[in-house]
Amino acid sequence: MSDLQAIKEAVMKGKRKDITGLVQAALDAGTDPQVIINDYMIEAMKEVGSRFEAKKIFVPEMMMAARTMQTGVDVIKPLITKGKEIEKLGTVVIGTVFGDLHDIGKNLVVLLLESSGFEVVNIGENVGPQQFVDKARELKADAVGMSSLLTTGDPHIKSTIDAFKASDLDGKVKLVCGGAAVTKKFAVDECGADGYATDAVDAVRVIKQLLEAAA
Ligand code: B1M
Repeated sequence: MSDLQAIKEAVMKGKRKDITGLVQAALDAGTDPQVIINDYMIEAMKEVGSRFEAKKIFVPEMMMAARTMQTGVDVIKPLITKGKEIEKLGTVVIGTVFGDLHDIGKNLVVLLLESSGFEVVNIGENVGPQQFVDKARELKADAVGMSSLLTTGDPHIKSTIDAFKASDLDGKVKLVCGGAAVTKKFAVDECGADGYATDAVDAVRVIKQLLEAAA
């Protein structure tokens, strides 16, 4: 098995003790850090999701896989942020919506936004509408990111966007949604978000574009 396949396997099987060495070996061999994350770790998590859906594994195994991925990302993190000239592009407040504890995808979005020059304030998971609004006001955010992995999060995306629209921040903060449970049709067309992003790279592109257009 190649080192990269071994990384995928280690995430799928939740072999947290092995992941640091495997990721380091792949990096030492010159593998692009983004390839390790996108093509092997995220692919592993998709497989974990399918196995969970098929009832072949359960929450504890899913949790071990998540922890293993996080440990692997920690090895890569310094390489993504290293040597970046921090030109401040704006402040982004980001969180996972109410009722949802998934954080890995959101944290990747945070990492790429930070390494692209944004000041990012990660307000965590299970964030209610008013918390989003209050933090955005307190920090004079230019954009707010909402992450949602559960389909049960849809009403919370809507109520968060509604809370911004009913507040003094209406039209002053760009609202961007993403996460496996969200679609552009729902977030933008039905709820009135300013943008939707498919992944972490896309989130940087969308937020940059929205802020440039508003400047
Ligand atoms: Co959960 N879970 N989970 N889970 N989990 C999913 C999401 C699920 C699809 C699995 C499945 O059934 N196939 C399913 C949701 C089904 C649905 O709603 N339709 C599910 C379920 C049901 C649950 C529980 C209800 C299970 C239970 O308890 N019975 C429970 C809910 C807990 C809660 O939140 N209240 C639960 C719990 C957990 C764990 C705690 C065990 C663990 C999370 C640990 C953690 O996050 N620290 C977990 C995991 C690991 C998963 C899967 C397997 C992997 C998620 C992940 O980290 N992916 C997931 C299956 C799947 O997604 N295929 C699943 C890797 C990550 C990099 O991708 O998060 O999609 P993702 O992020 C991407 C993009 O979506 C995007 O960019 C990221 C990078 O490319 N993105 C944004 C994300 N946020 C963005 C924001 C943006 C822009 C882009 O702008 C602001």
